[in-house]
Amino acid sequence: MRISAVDLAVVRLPLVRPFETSFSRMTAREFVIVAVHDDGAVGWGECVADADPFYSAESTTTAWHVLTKYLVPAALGRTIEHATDLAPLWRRVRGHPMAKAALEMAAWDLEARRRGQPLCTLLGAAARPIPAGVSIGIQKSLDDLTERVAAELADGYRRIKIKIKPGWDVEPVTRLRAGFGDIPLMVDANAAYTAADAGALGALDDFRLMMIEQPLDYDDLVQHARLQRQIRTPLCLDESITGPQAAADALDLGACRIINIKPGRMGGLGPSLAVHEIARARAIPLWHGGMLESGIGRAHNLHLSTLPGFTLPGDVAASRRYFVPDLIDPPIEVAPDGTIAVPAGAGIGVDPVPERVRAATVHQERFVA
Ligand code: OSB
Ligand code: MG
Repeated sequence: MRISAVDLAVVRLPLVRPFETSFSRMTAREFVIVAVHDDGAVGWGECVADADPFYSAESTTTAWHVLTKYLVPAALGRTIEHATDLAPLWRRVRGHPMAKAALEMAAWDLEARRRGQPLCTLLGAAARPIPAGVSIGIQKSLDDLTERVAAELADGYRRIKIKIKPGWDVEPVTRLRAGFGDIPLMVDANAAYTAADAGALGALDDFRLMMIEQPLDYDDLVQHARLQRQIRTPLCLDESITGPQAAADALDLGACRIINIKPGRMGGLGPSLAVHEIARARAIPLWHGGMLESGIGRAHNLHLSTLPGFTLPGDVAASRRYFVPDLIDPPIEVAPDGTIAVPAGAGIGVDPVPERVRAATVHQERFVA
């Protein structure tokens, strides 16, 4: 494919309900979307960086800077065989995996559409129903939390994850076990604890949690390994797994027993496939994370989730939990059995609705070779 033009836009969409984590309370998402053109076809990508650099160092603004100044100029006018040929063009640009992933993933979509194949086929897998879980933010009260969990279970979701932080951990988990029995339940701390909190985290061992996600800092593999030796509940790493090397290091150290894959965090689908291989070779369970994506990123996530190493329900849920309307039509929906169908058709199988993108656009720029 010859990259003949790239369209970038910053879009802003209000969230259906606020999403609170240990690091922020979000009421809207502001993110970059990418359209990559060759002569005739178009591929779509979504940058998962948020307006604020709280989940990781990247933000919408840094992604815009790196895409417009470095990544797009290096790719524009180039003829490449595969989307994975982009990463070598960007070797000089250190970090910024979310910016890189947005363009790399758009190129995967473009490549699949050119071949008339679903993205999952190009990734080496095949469509299958994807078991879905939900990530529930920190709530104002235990009653509010109970109500949310009941609603998500009624919708069919197969796994509940709640966000925790010091002071909102044992109590909500106790309440959910009392109210809902042995449901598949896990917690995500988004790096809110320190090594000194091993006691508080160990107290969660009594609740048969599937895992504790990212309790300690994003660059703290050694401390995670120490913590994993002190508690029985499996640790899962999210923020810490920045790519194949970090995944191998984490597993060598014993820093986790489960990995959450988010292509945006690792620079795209190419690195995600590499982490998938590393985990499979060591029989480490994987699941697909979420970053409150619109339908563009959500469709990418569903295609990647078809790979065989994704053995646990992911954070890939229905559009209507996030945006009404979504940028895409029809929206992504969950079936009564708690699975989501991979969008059929070439590429990611969905297209953004032009008027909705226009209405959400804060600013945009077009680059032509
Ligand atoms: O840690 O998994 C996370 C959302 C934004 C940033 C980080 C995370 C999350 C979620 C939500 O947990 C997952 C989703 O529903 O998209
Ligand atoms: Mg997480």
